[in-house]
Amino acid sequence: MTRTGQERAILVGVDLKARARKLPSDIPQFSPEESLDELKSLAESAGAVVEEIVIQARTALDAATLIGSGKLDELKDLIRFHEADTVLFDSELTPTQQRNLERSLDSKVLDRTQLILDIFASRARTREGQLQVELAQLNYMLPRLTGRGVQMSRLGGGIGTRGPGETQLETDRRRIYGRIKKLSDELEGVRSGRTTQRRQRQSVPLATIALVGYTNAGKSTLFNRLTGAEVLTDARMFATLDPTVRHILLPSHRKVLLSDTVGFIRNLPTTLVKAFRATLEEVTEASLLLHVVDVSSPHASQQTAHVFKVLAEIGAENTPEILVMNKADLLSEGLHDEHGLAQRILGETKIRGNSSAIAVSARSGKGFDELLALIDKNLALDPVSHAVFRLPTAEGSLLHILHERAKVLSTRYTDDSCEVEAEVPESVRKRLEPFLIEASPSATSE
Ligand SMILES: Nc1nc2c(ncn2[C@@H]2O[C@H](COP(=O)(O)OP(=O)(O)OP(=O)(O)O)[C@@H](O)[C@H]2O)c(=O)[nH]1
Ligand SMILES: [Mg+2]
Repeated sequence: MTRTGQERAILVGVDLKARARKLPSDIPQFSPEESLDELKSLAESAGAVVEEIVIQARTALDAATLIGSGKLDELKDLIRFHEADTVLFDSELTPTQQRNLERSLDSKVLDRTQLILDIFASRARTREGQLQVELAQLNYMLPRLTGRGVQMSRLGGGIGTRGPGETQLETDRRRIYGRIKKLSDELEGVRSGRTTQRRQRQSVPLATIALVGYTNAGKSTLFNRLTGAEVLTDARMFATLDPTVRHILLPSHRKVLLSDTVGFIRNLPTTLVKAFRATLEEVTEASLLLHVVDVSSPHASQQTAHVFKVLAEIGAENTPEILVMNKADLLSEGLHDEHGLAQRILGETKIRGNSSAIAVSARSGKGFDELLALIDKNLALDPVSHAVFRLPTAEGSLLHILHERAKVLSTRYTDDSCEVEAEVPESVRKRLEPFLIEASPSATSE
């Protein structure tokens, strides 16, 4: 531990020489250095201080210890030298590898997935979020359990021990299974409550737009600026874990729901991604996705490719999407060449036919008017058209609906009625059908 109580960590990555050739070439990949760079951000997001980064070139992974005995001795010296508390491996460790490494290094050993789960555990705020993280941790931990209980309690708290308490670790498998069963049941209960809420939400015909993107892309900053909410934004990764939903009014006066969701990251086991069902439902049920990319990141194109991959895995690959190229304020070339920027980010990734791109800055608000107009243009649901209504003056509430949910162009009063010319979403038009005196085709997609 450092004087400020932070854990000291050593990061270990393996550069598998043979690997690159086997991977499909159309998906931009992270180099081992870039990958460790990301692991460093994750470690720091979990509150650790990174003392040293070790990359080992190998032709094959060692089944027993991943890195082989020579490197293991070197690592022991480094642990002693830095007084390190934790060794973080960039690759996924098998339960055997993890046990062997912990024994021979006499130190806490975690892989990337466990590190991410630990960050999730410290960020979850809602009951559902906490339940699903604990469940994911227990499932990941179960095969790695033997002999670890003693060691974990000796090492005390810190990364990898948050979430399910130490006591669970010291109990036998049967009790863990029991806990998993109990958590699953409770989670089911929480979820059926949410489904009811969702149905209630859907009885009002509002379209949902979901913000998706790699962690730290600026989704929550954009969300706050668009909705006036105050969701936590942070330079650390995975600031958002639980989805938040607010409504916004588009320039066409259509009211829609916007939802902020958990960030994606590469190499997260799909089972884990699926554990975040609340987020996934927001994404798969959305009418439009705002795919937020941090264009200032040197890894923007790899991150974008990864987000496309996850969207395909969860069955949202055909949802219309706008590529929101965020943090444009940090670009030296400024906002002049949006098309070039989109090409650079999409790189060799297949440019989806239904996507359009726009550069914005969630920090300064630049590009927001254009973004809102683009959302209006891309949102097929509840199209807006021009119409004239004659409302009895006694029906004040109908006039109120028009002012709230449509764009009123003119209002003319006669003795007992009021003629309103407006651009109205279809849902509102249907509701006021009896009072319609003139209508023309959709004006949204001009
Ligand atoms: N310069 C600049 N920084 C930005 C912009 N948008 C967001 N940021 C910063 O980027 C960091 C991440 O922003 P968030 O909004 O928390 O990102 P997120 O995508 O919600 O991240 P997670 O919830 O962790 O997945 C914060 O430090 C923001 O202040 C932008 O347009 N320009
Ligand atoms: Mg966020």
